[in-house]
Amino acid sequence: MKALLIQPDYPLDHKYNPKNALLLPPLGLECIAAQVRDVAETRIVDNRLHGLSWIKEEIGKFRPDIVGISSCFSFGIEHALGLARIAKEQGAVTVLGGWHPSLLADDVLASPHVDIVVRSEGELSFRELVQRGSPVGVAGVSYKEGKRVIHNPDRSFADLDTLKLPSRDLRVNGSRHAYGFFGYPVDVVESSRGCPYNCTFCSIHRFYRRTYRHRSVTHVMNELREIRKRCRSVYLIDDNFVVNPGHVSRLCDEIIRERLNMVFMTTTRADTVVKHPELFKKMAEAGFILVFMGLENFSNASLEKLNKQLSFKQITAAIKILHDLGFIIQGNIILGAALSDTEADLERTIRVAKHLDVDITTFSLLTPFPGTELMERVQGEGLLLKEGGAWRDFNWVTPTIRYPHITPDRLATYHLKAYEEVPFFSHPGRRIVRILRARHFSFLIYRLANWETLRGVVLMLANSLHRFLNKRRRPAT
Ligand code: B12
Ligand code: SF4
Repeated sequence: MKALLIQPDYPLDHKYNPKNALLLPPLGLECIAAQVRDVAETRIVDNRLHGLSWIKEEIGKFRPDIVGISSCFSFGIEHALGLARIAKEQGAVTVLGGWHPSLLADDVLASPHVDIVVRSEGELSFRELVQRGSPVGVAGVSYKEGKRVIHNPDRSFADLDTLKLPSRDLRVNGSRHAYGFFGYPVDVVESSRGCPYNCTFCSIHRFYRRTYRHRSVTHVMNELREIRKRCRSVYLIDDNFVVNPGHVSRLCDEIIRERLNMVFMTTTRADTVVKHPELFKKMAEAGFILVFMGLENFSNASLEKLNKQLSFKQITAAIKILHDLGFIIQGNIILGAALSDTEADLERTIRVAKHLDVDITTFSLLTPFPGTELMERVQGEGLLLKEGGAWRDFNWVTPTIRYPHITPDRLATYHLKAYEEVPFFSHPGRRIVRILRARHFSFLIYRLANWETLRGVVLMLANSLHRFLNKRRRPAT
């Protein structure tokens, strides 16, 4: 049996496409591969690095029996279906997994190019599917039988410590050097799945059926030790890294005790920072340097409508605590967070963002992703702009909701205005001085003076030069 796993490209033509700055390894597929490679010859290809014709050729050469395609972003589903068509034309059984197919299995199976959908966590379902060679009786999968769609019962979630570590060795030709932040190598680790909060715009409670699990400190440490051999920067990509402060504290103790001297980035909520400042002090000591926070909005009324369980006061307090500890903060802000918003509300949001001094600010439009309470509301009230599956608009830059007081064009204009008025990373000198002041000199020396970091800087410079030359070669359009 041969299994090919494909990571689709992002079909987004926007000047603020995060792919231009941050390209992360296909962790979901590496998790699936680890679990299946002893029962099938397994390969991973990444369409973000290789074009469709290369992938077509790879399928032709490898001749897989089964092709698994990851489709986490709704805006990428049409592109993922295109890949499924290519695979199907070459005779493979096609399987889609990830957030979009899991939450809309019927929709996705309506495509003639898709045979099977693996819902939610994929490792054990995909393994069983490959072993049996048929979806019949495999928990957690949906498939077609003639014209009928069969949804097998959900699979119980795995004990995360029993899953094998992701197959990073299957990364394709030289791509170890392509993943990262502007070419600087960054690897990804997931330490938990699920989140106990219930924000109206987030689908996590549907995807993980209101559960939360974390891996043991030992299991995560095993993975960090492996990664450290070639890369010293890790993004812990949990949706909400600090759900269990005691557990995070124990993980930090281990990282400090073993002197891993790595640099970590992760996610958190502003109220968690305010409630546990001592934990963030320990995280800083362990090497955490950047935290991503969904700040979402600065109006308490809007935050309440999003059910974020957060206040503006907590946001400003968290920023102060994190800056005093020498953290870089990446904050995301939702424009049009309340359906009753007016242009004056958008103006106010941009104005506050400008003065808040978050280091890296990103803006998203409120988007009703599948499986969210927001989608139910917007659909129920007939406020969806394009009924009927224009999924490519469900990114974060295209208006998808009809607001009573703002036209879609004005909303899009405000989104661009937000990016223009609040620079992505302004005053780098001032920010670097703040970090140097807050962190011990030894902290920086231990993390910067090593071969992996030096190699990373060289790769980043080479990457920048490559981009610069490419831009000069390409005629302006
Ligand atoms: C890291 C991350 C990012 C990274 C990049 C991710 C990447 N792949 O390059 C960054 C920060 C750039 C990012 C950005 C955004 N993200 Co994001 N991101 C995530 C996050 C937190 C983790 C992804 C991950 O690696 N998970 C770990 C792996 C192990 O899990 P997994 O990929 O889900 O895979 C498992 C299953 O899904 C399944 N599976 C997946 N693929 C396959 C394939 C097969 C064949 C099988 C059998 C199974 C299977 O099995 C895997 C193992 O169990 C997810 C949420 C999450 N927890 O997954 C959101 C998530 C994917 N992001 C989301 C969104 C909305 C965005 C943004 C649009 C946010 C915004 N600003 O509004 C942007 C735009 C992205 C872009 N491309 O431009 C949504 C997508 C919702 C949707 N329906 O579209 C998610 C689900 C978050 C959420 N809770 O709502 N994101
Ligand atoms: S937005 Fe963040 S805090 Fe809210 S439910 Fe999703 S992961 Fe949890």
